[in-house]
Amino acid sequence: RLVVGSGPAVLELVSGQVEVREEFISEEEERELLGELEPVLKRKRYQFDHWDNAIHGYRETERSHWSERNSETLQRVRDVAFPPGTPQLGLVHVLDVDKGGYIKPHVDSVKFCGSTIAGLSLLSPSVMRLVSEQNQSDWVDLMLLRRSLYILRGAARYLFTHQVLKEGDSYFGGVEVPRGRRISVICRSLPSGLKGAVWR
Ligand code: AKG
Repeated sequence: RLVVGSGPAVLELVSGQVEVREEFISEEEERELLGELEPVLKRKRYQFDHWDNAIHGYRETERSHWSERNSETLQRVRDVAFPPGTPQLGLVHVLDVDKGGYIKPHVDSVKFCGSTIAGLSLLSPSVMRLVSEQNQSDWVDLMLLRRSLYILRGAARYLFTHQVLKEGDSYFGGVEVPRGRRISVICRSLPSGLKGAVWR
């Protein structure tokens, strides 16, 4: 199982709105994405000490144009994550979180992100934790294996914070998931009615 939670009720609440697909991309496809991303990321420095940041120990980039093979991989992500015709952010968000880095609990801004977030995990496994904003004791953990895809929709995206656990706290179902450097490649739908954004 790649999704566990604090109880059956919370799992029922997010069922169909949290999805993890193991081995969504092949090793070859991962290499191809890394080949395009590493030169861009290497030019940036990891950021650590911004106290107000949701993310620690990261660098990031956004990309709209990709090699043909990477475009095909990303199209596959879009095809499974978004129903046909869903307005999507043309820019793909790439987040490179260092071994010691982590993502604090947050809800993506409703100004910039619609009802769906879909992310590929490269290089290292990690644990994503969702916590209900209404009741902090309701949580759901997602095991994000290397080369897997996760999708958060609706309630899972709006009513729960999400975070990526840091080294030392990174456990899934009681088993430690050692953290390494992880790159995520994230596609998002657009909020309805957003003007002036990049539509696909
Ligand atoms: C976000 O960008 O809102 C995230 O939390 C990214 C999660 C990830 O790295 O997959």
